[in-house]
Amino acid sequence: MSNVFPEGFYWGGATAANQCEGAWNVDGRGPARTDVTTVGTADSPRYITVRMPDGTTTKFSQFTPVPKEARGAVLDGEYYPNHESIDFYHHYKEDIALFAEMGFKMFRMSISWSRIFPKGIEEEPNQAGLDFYRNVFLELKKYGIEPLVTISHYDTPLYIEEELGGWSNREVIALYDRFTEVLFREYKGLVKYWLTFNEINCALMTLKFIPNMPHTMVQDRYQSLHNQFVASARAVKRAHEVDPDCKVGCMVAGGPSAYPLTCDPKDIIAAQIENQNSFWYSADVQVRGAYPAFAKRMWEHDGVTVEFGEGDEEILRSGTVDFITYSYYMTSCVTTHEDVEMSGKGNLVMGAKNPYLTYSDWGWSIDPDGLRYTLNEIYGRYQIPVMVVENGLGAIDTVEEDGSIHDPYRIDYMREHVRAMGEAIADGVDLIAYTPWGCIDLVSASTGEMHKRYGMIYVDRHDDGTGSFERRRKDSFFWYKKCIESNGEDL
Ligand code: BGP
Repeated sequence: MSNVFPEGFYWGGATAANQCEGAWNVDGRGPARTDVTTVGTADSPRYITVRMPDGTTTKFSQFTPVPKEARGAVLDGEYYPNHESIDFYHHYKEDIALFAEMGFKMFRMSISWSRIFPKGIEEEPNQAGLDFYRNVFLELKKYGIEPLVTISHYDTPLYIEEELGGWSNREVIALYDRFTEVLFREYKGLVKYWLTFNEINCALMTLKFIPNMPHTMVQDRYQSLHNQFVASARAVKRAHEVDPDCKVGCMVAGGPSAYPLTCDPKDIIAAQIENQNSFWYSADVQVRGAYPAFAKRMWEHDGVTVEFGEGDEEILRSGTVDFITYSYYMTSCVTTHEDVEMSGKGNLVMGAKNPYLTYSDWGWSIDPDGLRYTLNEIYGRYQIPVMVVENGLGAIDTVEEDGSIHDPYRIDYMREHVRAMGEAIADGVDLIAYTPWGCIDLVSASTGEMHKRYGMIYVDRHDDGTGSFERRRKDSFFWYKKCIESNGEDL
């Protein structure tokens, strides 16, 4: 196939503040929920053991933030992420220079809300926080790299979570309004592409992995999501008012990536429902501006009531996004049949094992064709520009004696996914950007580990908190550079 990637295609990489910045309590930053949660996976949860004020010892899993009064008395385990991460906060110039060396045209990053508003409720923003991001944007500009900025990537200020009850409280919408207003005004002309929430659908996707979730929690998740949809739509409108040139997108995890395990029509329906619940529900609201017809069935099935505020329907209608983005790592299989082999150790996205695919060390299927398939499904439904803003292979890398890092497995993974994107473009999909995840090693979101590495740049930083923070180019660094230079032709 001849070169299909359009002129000006945005090749780049992606990160998130809470997984790379570190500096969690400097320059006025307030704590975020991600600073006090330990993480793990459905089949290998990580625990944190603390001494409670009454002297007893209690173990908390990743799904339960440790209560305030016991937070300091850690007996065993670690909070997520380790609070220094890869210290992007102090290394951003060096890191951006490396991204530029690879030829990046776009860099996806997120803003830590509690750096700007430490509790989320203040009248005035924290100047040091604003300055930090301004400096990052200026540094990117120096190299002609376009920032793609996620406004909220899992790290709501802790105060909002604990004192206000988090996103299920409608008042949080106004706080997000204020936050986004400040960002749009402050960075007008520096940031063209915004994303309102990372993987907004995650709260529903993970429902099935938490055994015996209390019904109030299920209700809470639907309501929180609705409030985020409203907040997102308001942000889209506001961004356009402040800067008519900027574009705002949504970010939805996974794509419609559930396959039926067999051609039994019952499996076909089961996979369709899975894709509706996990993906289309959230994408439709943000792209089409209204809940899909099947939403009612989902609410009835889960016994929840979604409260609409006055004018919500109109807000959703008038705040539809300019483009859609998603994270794509794998596909899963759905079946109504029993006694099938399950996939996925060490991750939250499990399903029946696909006999035609291989799996990563963390049990995630490797499926480049699924990327082409999901791109076609998404573009076919919405006909607006699409970006793949996360993709990559989490793997254990070895540093050789001479300091080199050979990661042919990552190169193979990326090559096949770039080819699949080329096919999708040839199919007619308006794909405009590719920002593979963790272009520089960072802390894993689902496991809190450092040794699950995605980067083309290695960072000397380890699970036990040791390491020099030194950056090194992996073999994949040179491969990606070549890929970008040839606009996706030399793979
Ligand atoms: C996505 C998140 C990222 C990221 C990635 C990889 O769901 O948006 O924050 O970390 O998954 O997952 P993990 O880090 O668990 O391997």
